[in-house]
Amino acid sequence: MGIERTLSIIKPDAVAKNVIGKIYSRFETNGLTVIAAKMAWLSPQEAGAFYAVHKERPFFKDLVAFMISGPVMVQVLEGESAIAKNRELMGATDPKKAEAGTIRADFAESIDANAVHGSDGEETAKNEIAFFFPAMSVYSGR
Ligand code: RTP
Ligand code: MG
Repeated sequence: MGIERTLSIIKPDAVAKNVIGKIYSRFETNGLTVIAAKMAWLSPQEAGAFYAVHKERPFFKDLVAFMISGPVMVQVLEGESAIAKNRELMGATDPKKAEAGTIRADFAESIDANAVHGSDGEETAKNEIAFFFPAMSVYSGR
């Protein structure tokens, strides 16, 4: 595995709850370092393009509507096995099924308003990071 980078989004529900710091703390105490970050309010086009892989799914319209309902906090996380580690910290997509102590179990409301996004593999991580951040704006301290 080794050191990886992954894209994380704190979704509009968690931004509205004022828990960006609490979620960052989960990352930092579990070996993930924030190496790029920005706040954004996505347009319908941007949210649709980001989740294009789901465009034929029945929940796509609701997913886009939710992702544009308020600002999001977008970050690149770096660390040992960062992609799987972030998914583990996030918990299951449906917060009702998420393990206790995970971000979704603690901060998410529903399968739609589920607090965070995380890349699900090496290829998606690379593409999703490039979607939000030009290479020159990602600063690793290591
Ligand atoms: P994400 O991409 O946001 O990190 O979430 P995920 O990998 O855990 O789940 P994914 O399958 O990629 O789905 C993306 C988002 O779509 C919504 N969803 N709704 N109603 C449904 O059955 C359903 N399934 C997925 C969720 O908000 C999920 O985060
Ligand atoms: Mg996903």
